[in-house]
Amino acid sequence: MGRRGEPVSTSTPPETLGPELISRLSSSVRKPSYDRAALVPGMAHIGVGAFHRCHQAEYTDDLLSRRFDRWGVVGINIRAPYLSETLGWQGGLYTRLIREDSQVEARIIGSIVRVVDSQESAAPAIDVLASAGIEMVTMTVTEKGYCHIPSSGALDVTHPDVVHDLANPLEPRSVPGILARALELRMASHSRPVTLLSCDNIPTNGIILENVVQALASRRGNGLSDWIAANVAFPSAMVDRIAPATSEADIETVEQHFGYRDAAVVVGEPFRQWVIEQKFAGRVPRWDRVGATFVGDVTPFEHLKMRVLNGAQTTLAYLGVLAGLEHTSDAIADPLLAAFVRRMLIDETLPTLMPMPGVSPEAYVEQSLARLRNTAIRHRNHQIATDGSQKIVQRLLNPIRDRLRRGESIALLSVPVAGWMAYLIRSSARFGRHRPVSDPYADRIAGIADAVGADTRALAAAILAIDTIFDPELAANGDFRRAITSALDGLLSDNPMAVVRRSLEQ
Ligand code: CS2
Repeated sequence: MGRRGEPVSTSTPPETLGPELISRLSSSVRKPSYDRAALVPGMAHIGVGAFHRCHQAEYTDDLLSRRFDRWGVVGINIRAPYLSETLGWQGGLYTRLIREDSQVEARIIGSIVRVVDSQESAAPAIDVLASAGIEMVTMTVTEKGYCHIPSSGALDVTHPDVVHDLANPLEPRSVPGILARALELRMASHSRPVTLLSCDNIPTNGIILENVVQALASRRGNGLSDWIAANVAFPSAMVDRIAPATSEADIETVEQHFGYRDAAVVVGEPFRQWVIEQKFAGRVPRWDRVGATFVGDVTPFEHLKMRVLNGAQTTLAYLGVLAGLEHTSDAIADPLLAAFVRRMLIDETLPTLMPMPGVSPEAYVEQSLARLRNTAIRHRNHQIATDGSQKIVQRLLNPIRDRLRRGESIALLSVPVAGWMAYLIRSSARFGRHRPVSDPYADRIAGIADAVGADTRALAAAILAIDTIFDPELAANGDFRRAITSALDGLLSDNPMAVVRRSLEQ
């Protein structure tokens, strides 16, 4: 018995993944086939979460495996979680599981050669980003990391971190501020060009990134803005792979199936896609040799992905939560929600897409719905519902705006927009504040709900007046206002699915 009377376990705890363990792992786990010690840190990534580890880091690992390059990635986090205790402890190594229903495939990814925690101060991140050896910086900092106004794309100069950075440009906190400061140091020291490649789900993400960085740089008055224009590239990119936040169950899966402990494991679906605008400064990893596509214009690809795949995820997330369902795969297993999302995509979303030679939008819809049915991907509806104010413009409001301009119906696309509103309103006092939600506009919308009460028309009008989300042309449209008010009324009632059913009958 142990000291406090509990039984002492006799089994040895599993070893933790790391450079020592890797050669002894079973052959069912694929390992890096290249010499990690020979890698040279040539690029940095900001925001080393599940998505980066499942996507860009895997493409880079592919490049290294095929011996096309010697690029190593310096992984930087400027927000939680800390990396040194997980990835850093494991020498940058982690397991990438690909899961589809009952199948599991494991691979150790070795492309991250160093991790940098820069949560307390931006200085460690800026040191890396300003160094001459780094010529490519990729980033997944979430939509709100850009500190832009969702409806216009301009820098939000009222954002607390931006206000701070305008007053303290040498000690920035925001992503745009950190990048502007690193570029300033590059200009002053070695003047080497660099590509800043946004990998977040924002339309024209390269242009948005350039706008927010330049908005800060132009205020420095030291030639930084011109230097950036001449030496820094901001390509846009479309990225795709469903990779939910890692759970304790995923860590246990690795222990049970493969016999070691990995605190940095990530789980993704088989599908992956990366389309990058061919606009670079400095050297570029040849990701196009390992499945990525370099194109002149990413716009049609980002419309297709954000409006179809992400639009479906957001719709299933809000309606799924209202129906009491936990994951995307549970929501799409519900016949009513599955029928609704397919009809919405085919009838209302597809006609808004740009023509793409060689791509069948109908086949893309079916493929997307099949991906969402993957029961091994435990993507929580609440995770997708997070930060909806930063997502609905590109996923739902832009196709709605396109349809309204052509006088077309938006009866279905309005339902998930009202779903986002209902999700936040249901965390207000009227509904007992029982559900914590995470969205930069959560307090504002709960405040509106508390002030307005149960009058849905007034509630919808007050939310549609938030012009940083709803551009005035859209907010003024009578069809849109009526559709939102009616859907919101239904979704706030005791039987929220009735409005979903009714909209399918029309
Ligand atoms: C999801 C995305 O959480 C979300 O907003 O919709 O992370 C989605 O899984 C990816 O964009 C898929 O590529």
